[in-house]
Amino acid sequence: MDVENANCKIKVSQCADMEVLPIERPLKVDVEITGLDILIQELHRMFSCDHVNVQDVQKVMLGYKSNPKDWSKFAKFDRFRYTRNLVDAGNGAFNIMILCWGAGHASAIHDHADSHCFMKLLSGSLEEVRYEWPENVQPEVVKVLNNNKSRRKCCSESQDLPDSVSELTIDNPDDSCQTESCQCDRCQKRDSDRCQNGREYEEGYDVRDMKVRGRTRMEVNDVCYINDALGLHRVENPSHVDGAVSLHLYCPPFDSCRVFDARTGKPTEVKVTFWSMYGKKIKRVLQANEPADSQQ
Ligand code: CSS
Ligand code: FE2
Repeated sequence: MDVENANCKIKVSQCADMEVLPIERPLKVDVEITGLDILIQELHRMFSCDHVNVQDVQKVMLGYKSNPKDWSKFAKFDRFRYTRNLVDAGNGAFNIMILCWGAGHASAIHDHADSHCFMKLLSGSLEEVRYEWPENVQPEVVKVLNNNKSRRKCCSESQDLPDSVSELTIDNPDDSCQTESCQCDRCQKRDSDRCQNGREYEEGYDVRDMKVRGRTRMEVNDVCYINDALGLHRVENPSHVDGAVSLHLYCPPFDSCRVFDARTGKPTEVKVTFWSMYGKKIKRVLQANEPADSQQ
């Protein structure tokens, strides 16, 4: 199966032995979606079926052309880190949110909790950096897909099948240490100081930078898709001046995921939270034992 052509009504871990369908590249966009509310209606219609093709979701999201009038009421920024703003709860089958990235804001390297993640850029620009799974925490679906791939390659002898991800592997020269969940500049500096003090290299995790598979610069209206079978990623607003806004669809919705230390690959489970819901800022009361920076 090509994971980019899976049924996203089921979790990624269950997508490993589906039939092989061709991936259309570039995707032909044959729909015009005239507003964010129409896009959401269309997504509700699609997700009312048992089978939802990943490419079809991408096409519908590409068919919508960003108009700030549609989404500015959801776009709430924070000074220190990127925010997650719920737009629609999708009857529990999916959810849609708007993420606001201030200048220089970035996520940690993270997985997607066995869900499918679609991301469309609404404003500014973003860089997506994809990583390979650290070997000791690779999920079963990745192993199964790799086995299937080598079997298919072997059967077709000299003819390699097209791969769904770039084979480019480059070293990661500039990622700073990310030891906990928060990615704001202050915490990154704190974490980087700790790393330099040699505190971070814990049992079972070698100091081996996580492997970068590729980088993609996203411009307004671009759509990208990732799931755990395709690897891990980190998203960054490279601008020192401008904010960026992105629209995300996750199916099924998740409220925690794992972030990975860029130096060692060590995972940490973190809760993901909303900064606002339906255009209204959330008043958050921190629990005594809860880290203040649970958003990754
Ligand atoms: N997965 C991240 C954003 S980058 S896709 C999140 O939901 O916070
Ligand atoms: Fe992500």
